[in-house]
Amino acid sequence: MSGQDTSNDTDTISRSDSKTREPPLYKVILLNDDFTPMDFVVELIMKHFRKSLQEATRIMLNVHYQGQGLCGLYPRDIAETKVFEVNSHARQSGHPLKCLMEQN
Ligand code: TYC
Repeated sequence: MSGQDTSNDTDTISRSDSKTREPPLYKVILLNDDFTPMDFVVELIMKHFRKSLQEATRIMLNVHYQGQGLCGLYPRDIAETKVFEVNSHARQSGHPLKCLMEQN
């Protein structure tokens, strides 16, 4: 054992590590504003983030009182789609609500 070249062990460990590593997740966040109706926000959270009425109400009130709030954690492409669909839904309904994503 001693005196042998162990550099290949390290190569094997790091290659296997990078192969099995999970992709980074992104937070999808809603921002508060003074105009979007609360019931619209609750419906939007239920529809786009598959939350119950109770959970959607909790998230909406968190955004309302804290200025922003977490709706979910997703891989990058799914987070991008959520942000696009939520912002489109709000804009088409005439509300200024904004949604964004952040690397976790
Ligand atoms: N602050 C809004 C109101 O008082 C409600 C609201 C909640 C708006 C969450 C946006 O992301 C939002 N009607």
